[in-house]
Amino acid sequence: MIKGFIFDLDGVITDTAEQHFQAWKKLADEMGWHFDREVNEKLRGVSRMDSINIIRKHNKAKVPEDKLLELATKKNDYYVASLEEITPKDYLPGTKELLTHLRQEGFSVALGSASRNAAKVLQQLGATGYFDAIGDGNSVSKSKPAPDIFLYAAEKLGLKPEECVVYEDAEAGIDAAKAGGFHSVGIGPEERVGHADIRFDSMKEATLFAVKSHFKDLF
Ligand code: B16
Ligand code: MG
Repeated sequence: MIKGFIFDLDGVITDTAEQHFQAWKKLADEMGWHFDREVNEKLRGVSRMDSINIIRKHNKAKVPEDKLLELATKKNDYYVASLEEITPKDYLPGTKELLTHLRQEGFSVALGSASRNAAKVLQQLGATGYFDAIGDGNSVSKSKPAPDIFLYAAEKLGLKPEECVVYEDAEAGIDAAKAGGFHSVGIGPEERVGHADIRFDSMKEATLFAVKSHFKDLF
């Protein structure tokens, strides 16, 4: 039986991809590196250090490890400053309604995000109260596609993976959910999350009713 829901943050609860893009772009411009929205797509759901390595390799740049950490920290400072702009108006369409329904129906709800800034983003949205547990980039060391973050979140809820549905917008996030034995809902195009148990173009369609209809024997 499904008793809990675990949500990714960026691309599911809200769209912080734009703020990540602007912060990486500012750093890349300072470094004289090429960086555009196509490269940014490759960073979806990927941890901060893995992200800077993708950008560095794209530019065929050699950077010592300590300098790389310094640059990633600089990007994060830009990113964190931009989070002040996020308000309760910035939920992705449909998300707040879904979180409200889950609360009304008594489901357990957790966050399973790669971001180390997840708590701050939830706070800016006014969403903290919807979550019984928070799994973020500070909770585990192995990032998606490893299932660790979702296993951590499920454990915090006191649930088994097969009792939870994971909502994810990243290819590596669906891989992680499947590797952990979770039911998965993919948000986004077929080529990115078509391997999820069920896929929706956006959060607007991914209602509790739609998910219940798909996993009908499990509710
Ligand atoms: P931070 P998610 C991910 O969030 C973002 O999609 C990804 O672009 C970012 O690099 C990662 O968080 C780490 O974020 O630098 O704030 O620790 O989709 O896993 O919620
Ligand atoms: Mg995401």
